[in-house]
Amino acid sequence: MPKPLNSDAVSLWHNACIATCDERMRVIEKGALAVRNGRIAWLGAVGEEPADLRRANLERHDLQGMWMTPGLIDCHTHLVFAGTRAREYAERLRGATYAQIAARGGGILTTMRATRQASLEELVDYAAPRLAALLGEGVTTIEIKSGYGLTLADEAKMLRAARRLGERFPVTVKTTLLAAHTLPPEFASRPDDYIDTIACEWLPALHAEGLVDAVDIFCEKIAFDTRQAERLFDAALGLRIPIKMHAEQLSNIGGTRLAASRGALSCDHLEYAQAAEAQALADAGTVAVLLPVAFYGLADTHLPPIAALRSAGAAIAVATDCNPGSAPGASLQLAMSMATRLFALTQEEALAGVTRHAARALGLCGKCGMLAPGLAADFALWDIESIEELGYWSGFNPCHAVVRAGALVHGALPRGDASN
Ligand code: DI6
Ligand code: FE
Repeated sequence: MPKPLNSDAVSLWHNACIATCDERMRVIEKGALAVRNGRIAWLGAVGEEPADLRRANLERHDLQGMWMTPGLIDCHTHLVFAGTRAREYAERLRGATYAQIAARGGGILTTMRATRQASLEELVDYAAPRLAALLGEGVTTIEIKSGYGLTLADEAKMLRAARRLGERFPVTVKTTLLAAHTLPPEFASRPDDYIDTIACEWLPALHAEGLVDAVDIFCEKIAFDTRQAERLFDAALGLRIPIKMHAEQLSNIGGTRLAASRGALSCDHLEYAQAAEAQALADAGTVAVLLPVAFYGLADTHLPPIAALRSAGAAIAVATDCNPGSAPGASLQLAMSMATRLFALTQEEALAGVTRHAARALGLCGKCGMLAPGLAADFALWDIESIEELGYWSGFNPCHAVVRAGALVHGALPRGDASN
């Protein structure tokens, strides 16, 4: 006999093909899901609902065979920025490299100058359409990094803009301090001083304001080295703030091994990581976040060690890396498509990468990213015939509706649903 639910269960979403995205990637073909107080109270096959769910006064939604997945999670974005780098893209199309443009003071510094000029409200306005596009694709949780302010005031402005987006949109926003993105002109030739300033002054101040959910660093030949990363990680971990790293994107300087040894939530990019590093990630439980849109945007050819990650049993997530330089765009479905086509992930791996594993990359394990009792009732409804259509379409979005904490926040319920 199924266990009865508390009588305050409020809604039942039934007749859906439910892709749970749990550890077994279980699919319930004719499924139903009950929501109580914004959380999943029960899910299972239609007809097997606990007795109190069959009561007539429940709010019922007939999903008419639609597919349901957890709300998607974009676990690596630089969504808040001003301006574009379309002119630099044109230069790169003519042969200039990302590193060359960075070396002459363009790249991230171009966006820093535009972002410093913008007000907080302007930053929110610029990011809003990008977030709306992601929400329309089924995204209910997103990470947003700072990293284009590079002064205390401007990094704070970016993080506050990210928080405000989380208040204005029905999307959960996790903030990441990425002040260690590149060396700002104020600290020219003084990278150690810059890292010390972030570690000793900016991080404690921003943390005291509740603006920092995680700390990230661009560990790369053109940015910061592992010694500097270690210094910053010590400061973050001392404040009990989780850490992340942009690691081995353009070269291999040992960032992944350091981040894994410090228990980082995730290492992101990883094009130049090797098999031993894949194993280190798996052993540490650090999520490997793949960013195929940046790989595509930079016309990169050096593939991340997918087979090694897979055989080591590392958790693999997929994200947009939405940023004005290497990955202009705001489509997680496109990132899934590229993860399968360019990186040879299976479609199931790509789906787990934007749900369960992405949740873990944000420290949200057990809160969202799966459809299971007790987790947030965040889910997307899809006009698709088979689950393989997710990450199959590019430039076409089959998302029908988005539900967050049990409430419809985007799209409409299927026509003919009596409860509409
Ligand atoms: N790697 C990236 O993909 C972004 N940051 C980073 O360290 C790119 C940021 C940019 O080019 O604006
Ligand atoms: Fe990035």
